[in-house]
Amino acid sequence: MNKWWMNEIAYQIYPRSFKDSNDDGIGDIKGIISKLDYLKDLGIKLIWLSPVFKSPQKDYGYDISDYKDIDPMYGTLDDMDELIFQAQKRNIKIIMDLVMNHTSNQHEWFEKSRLKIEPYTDYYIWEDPVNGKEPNNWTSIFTGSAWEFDEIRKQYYLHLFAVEQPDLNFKNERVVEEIKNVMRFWLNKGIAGFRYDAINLIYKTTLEQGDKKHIFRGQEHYLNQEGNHKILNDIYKEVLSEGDYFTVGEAGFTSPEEAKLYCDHQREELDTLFTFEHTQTNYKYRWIRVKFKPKKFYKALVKYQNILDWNVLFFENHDLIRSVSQFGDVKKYWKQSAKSLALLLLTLKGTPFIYQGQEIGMTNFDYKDINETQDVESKRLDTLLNKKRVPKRLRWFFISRISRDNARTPMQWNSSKYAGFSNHKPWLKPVNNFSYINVEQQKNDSDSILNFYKDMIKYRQNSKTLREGKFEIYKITNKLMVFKRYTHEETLCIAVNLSRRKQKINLQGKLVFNSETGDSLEKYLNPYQAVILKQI
Ligand code: ISL
Ligand code: CA
Repeated sequence: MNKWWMNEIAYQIYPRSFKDSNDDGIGDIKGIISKLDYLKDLGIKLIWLSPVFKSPQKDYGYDISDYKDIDPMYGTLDDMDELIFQAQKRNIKIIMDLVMNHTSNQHEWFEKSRLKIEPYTDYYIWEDPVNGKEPNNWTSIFTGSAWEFDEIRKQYYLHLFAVEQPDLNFKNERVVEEIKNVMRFWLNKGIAGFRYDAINLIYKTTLEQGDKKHIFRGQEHYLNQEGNHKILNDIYKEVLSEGDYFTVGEAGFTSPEEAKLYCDHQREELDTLFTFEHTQTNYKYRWIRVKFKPKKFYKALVKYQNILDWNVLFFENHDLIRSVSQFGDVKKYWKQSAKSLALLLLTLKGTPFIYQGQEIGMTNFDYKDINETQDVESKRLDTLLNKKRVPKRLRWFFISRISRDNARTPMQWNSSKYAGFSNHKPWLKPVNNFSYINVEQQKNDSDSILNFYKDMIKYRQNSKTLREGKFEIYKITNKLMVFKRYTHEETLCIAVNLSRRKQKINLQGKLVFNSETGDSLEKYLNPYQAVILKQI
C-alpha cells in the first residue's frame, strides 16, 4: 500500500496561538494564510488545523456551537475557502478537526434537546436522577462528575469533558447522519480529510456503574467499544470511501492491538491513529509528571512500531507539554536535545506530525501562577485540589508541570514585543525566551533547530528507505536506542542518545546525518546526540 499521506510531513496548527492578523491578540485564519510560505519552505505538505468552527471557546474550539460556520474570532467561511485555496496553490493539503463526541452546550441541537423539541430530544445522553443524585459514578476526563443536572429538562446529561461539552448520543442514528453531513460539507470545500477528536469513546455501550479501579470511572463502558468501531466503518463507507482522503483518529488509552483494528484498512475505519503511550511513560495517574526515563519511552515507541504496519508519529500537540521540556534538557542541552528529537521523529516508520513551535524548540511556559493560565482542564484541576485542601503552591507545582497551556503559548516568530505573534497583548502570555528562541533568529542561523528540521525533512522526503523501509529495533539500553530502517537496496542505522551522558556505540557505516556538526563519528555518542549511518 502506498498512499499520498504516507509520503508527507504534517504540521499541526493551533489557530488561536499561531498568528494574529488583525491585532486583537488572538490568532486567526488570515494569520495562517500569511504563514503558508513559511510552512512550504519548511517542507510541509499537510496541515492539521485545530478547530476554527463557531464556538463559545470554553475549551478553545473543542466545544462547537456550529459545525458549518467559522468563529468570527478566527474569520469567515470566505477566509477558510481562501486558506484552502492558498494552501492548494502551494501543494499543501488541509485536514480539519472533527469533534464528534460532544458539542457545545450552546449548539442549537442541545438547546432544543433541553426543551425536548423533536427530533433533538435524544441527541444527547439524558438520564433521570437516581435517589436525587447522578445516574452513575462516572467521572469526567477533566476530573469531577461526568454528569450535570439541567434545570430546564430536570434531568442529568453526560459530559465526558467539560460541563459545557455535552456528549452526543451515538445510539441515535440521526446523530450519526448529522456528523456525516458535516463531513460532506467540508470535504466539498476541498479539504483532504479529518483528524477525529477523542474518537475511541463516542459510543457508550451501557450506563452502568464504573469499576473503581479505573482512573476515569466508567471507562470500561465507553472506551474502544464494538459500537464505536461500527460507527467509524459506517462513516467510512458512506462518506470517505469515494475519495482519496486521509483520516487520523485521536485515541488515548489504546493498546497497539486495538490501534491495529482501527487502522486495518480491510475494516475500513480509520487510516491512522494518535496513541499516547510514549507520551505518558513519565506520568503517574495521568496528572503527576515524574522523572523521564528514556528506556521506557523507547520501549513504548518500539511496541507500536513493531505491531502496526503504519501509523502517525508525534511528540507534541496542543494537549501535551513541549517535547524538549519533557524528553530533552532545556537548560544545558536545549539545542542538542531538540535536534535529536527531530531526528528520531523523522526517522521512525509512519507519517510525522510536527506541532507549531516544535521546529524551533519552543519550551514549556515560565508562568508563576494559575491565574496566568487559561485552560479549562488546569482550572478544573486547581478547583478540585483546592477542595481537597491542597495548598496553593503545591497545586501550582503539579499543575504547571502538566498544564496544556505549556503548548498553547503564542508562536515565537521574532523578538519584537509580543514575539511577532501580534501587536496586541495576546490571549495567553508568550514564554519569555522568545527574545532568543524565535523563527527569525533561527532562519539566519545555519546551525539552528529550524534549519535542522528543514534539512531533516528534505532528507526524509528524498529517502525511500526512511519513507517506505521496514523498521527493526537493534538495541535499547537505559539511555540509548538503536534501530534500522531498510529496503532491499539500503539499510540505515539510527542511534539516539536522550541522556546527559556520553554513550559508547559500536556501529559501522557511513555517517549521513548528524544532530551535531562534524562528519565523522567516534566510538560514542555525545549527550543528546543522534545520528543516521548508512550501512555499506
Ligand atoms: O485519555 C483520554 C481519553 O481516552 C484523553 O487523552 C483524550 O483523548 C483527550 O483528552 C481528548 O482530547 C481532545 O478532546 C478534548 C479537547 O479538550 C482536547 O484539546 C482534544 O485534543 C475535548 O474535545
Ligand atoms: Ca486575530
